Amino acid sequence: MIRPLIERYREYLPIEPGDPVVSINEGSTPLIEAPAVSERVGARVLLKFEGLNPTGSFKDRGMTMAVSKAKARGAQAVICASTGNTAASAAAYAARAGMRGAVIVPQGNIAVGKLAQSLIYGARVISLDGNFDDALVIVRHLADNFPIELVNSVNPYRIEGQKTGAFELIEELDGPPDALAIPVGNAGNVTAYWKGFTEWDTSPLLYGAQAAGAAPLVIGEPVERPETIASAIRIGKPARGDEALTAFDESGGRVRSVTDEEILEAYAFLASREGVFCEPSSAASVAGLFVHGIEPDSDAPTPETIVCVLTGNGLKDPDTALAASEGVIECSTDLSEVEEAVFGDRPA
Ligand code: AN7
Repeated sequence: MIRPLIERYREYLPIEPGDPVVSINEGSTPLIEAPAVSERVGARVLLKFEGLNPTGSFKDRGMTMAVSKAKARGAQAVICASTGNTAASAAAYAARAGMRGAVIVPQGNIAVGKLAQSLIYGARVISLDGNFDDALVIVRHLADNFPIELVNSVNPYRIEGQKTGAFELIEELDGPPDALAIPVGNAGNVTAYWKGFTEWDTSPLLYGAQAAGAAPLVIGEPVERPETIASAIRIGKPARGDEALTAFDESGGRVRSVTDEEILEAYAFLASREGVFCEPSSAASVAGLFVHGIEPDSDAPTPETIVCVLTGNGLKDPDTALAASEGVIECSTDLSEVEEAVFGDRPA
């Protein structure tokens, strides 16, 4: 069935009858049972695999709304700052809408797949000698002073589209999960899930996870030089940080940090034990459960069903997968050598 996200949830979205719908059939992503993760944490864990959206990340949910509304207003160009996924999504939806796209990304800290996507969709890609937080300040300035639409998650339509992730969970599980585990960078996604849950009168525990080197919400202050291998969440000054903290608090949940090592362990575990290949940042949600357990900070009951939001597809970042794995085994066409390669001990 061809059903763009905006059509599926039209009655809950600020979309007017005459508005164009710029869609690549985003949303309606699978919810996958995770038996190995479940056993390890002692609760039923399901994976909401947002990496199966059209550009390979959750960003497409908000982007279909933001670009549709930009087009409705007659905008001819969109711009964003991005650690990569917002850039790829903005570039794709701009292409689809017949608009120009410009994206500003932190030099040397964006996964190669995201760069390739942004380029081939036809956006102007600017590699900034600075980090995401610097880029966000710059694009806000440009959007204030030039006729170009800002499509970062400070744009309210991004949150509106993104909240549909919560609706899908409630529909698929016939009610909300007890807890939602989610990676946190600029804090748009968790803010949006909370909006969706509360609009449908539900309030699961929110379990946020930040990378230890980029954990402003955990330490309670901005991080000037964020560092983590999870480049998507290498953000020190989250635009929606205060809203996210309120959401964690209201839900009775928590926000915790996980080290790069813990993120990579969860990342490899998901791929090798569940057959689900997400990007490192996404695995932070699962690492948070592995490292910190499943008890909430409040006196709410221990959750029995937990959904982990896997925000992006592992294929976006082949470099990290290659670095985190045992290498390939090179071999001649000699049959005995191939037999040894397949069945013998791994060369040290
Ligand atoms: C895979 O693309 O901020 O807390 O510029 O790509 O809503 O920011 C990406 C963020 C989690 C964090 N997982 O979500 C960007 C960008 C993945 C991501 C996050 C991002 P937010």
